[in-house]
Amino acid sequence: MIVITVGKSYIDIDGYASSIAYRELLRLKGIESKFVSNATVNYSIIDSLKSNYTVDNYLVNSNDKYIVLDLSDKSYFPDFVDENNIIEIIDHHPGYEDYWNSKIGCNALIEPIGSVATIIVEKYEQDNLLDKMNKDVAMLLMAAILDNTLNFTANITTERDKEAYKKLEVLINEYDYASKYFSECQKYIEDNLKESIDNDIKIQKVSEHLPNVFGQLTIWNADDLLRQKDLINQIMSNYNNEWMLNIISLNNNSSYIMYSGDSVKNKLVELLDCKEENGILIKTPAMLRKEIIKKAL
Ligand SMILES: [Mn+2]
Repeated sequence: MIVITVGKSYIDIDGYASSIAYRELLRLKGIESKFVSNATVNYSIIDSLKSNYTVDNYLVNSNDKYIVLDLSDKSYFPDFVDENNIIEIIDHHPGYEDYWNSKIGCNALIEPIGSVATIIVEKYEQDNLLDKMNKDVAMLLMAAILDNTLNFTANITTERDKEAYKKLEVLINEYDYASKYFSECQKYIEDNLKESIDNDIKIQKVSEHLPNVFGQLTIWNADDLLRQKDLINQIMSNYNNEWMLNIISLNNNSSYIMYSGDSVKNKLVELLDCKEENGILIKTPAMLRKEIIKKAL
């Protein structure tokens, strides 16, 4: 059996959607495969995307061959994967291109692109099977492209990602999916605010210009969250008396930065050249945490 799999610790929507869509593509070509993973699905796989198209209940055995998606760093492979039985790898994380090219040649496709989902869409096209793609599968791939490219604002975004997304929009006749997808993600974050902050916090002394505690949330529209300043204050103060929280609002491509007090604020104003409104710093276009850190260094 061919077993498609992803990273062992958690699955995000890109790995999840790509695995399901690739299994369905192989099926359309008359090749049977299974999508096997024991990893936890993260918040990017929203409830409305959970359907009959999901992981398979299949027990792997020593005769199985593996296709690994959205991953090429061996240390994150699931324990059941035998490296010598890997027949294909598709990924967009840099670092292991040479290793896999020397091992499996052109069956390793590792390239700088916004999402693996984009590559899977292109594979359907190459096989002339895009019009046979199931609508649930197309929607999964759309969510994956949106999530991994931060609605096409992340630096890794390419024209290929935008092209693939447009083709899926046409295929399922859905032209407002970005707001639907990110709004549902947002609802989860708002309903589980502490958990969401806790799951994406960086505690580290990186620079004189930044507090040691640096949180980040990515949502569609920051308005409601900005009204929850007191609650956010409470959550963040539990970590340290000096902190900042970068709330990336995708609909207007802005960062709203909350902070513990004047000393943090003054450093940030100087570093980022941003304005303050009602005790919140605003930076347009939005900056990712890794970009802010890069600037501080
Ligand atoms: Mn990915």
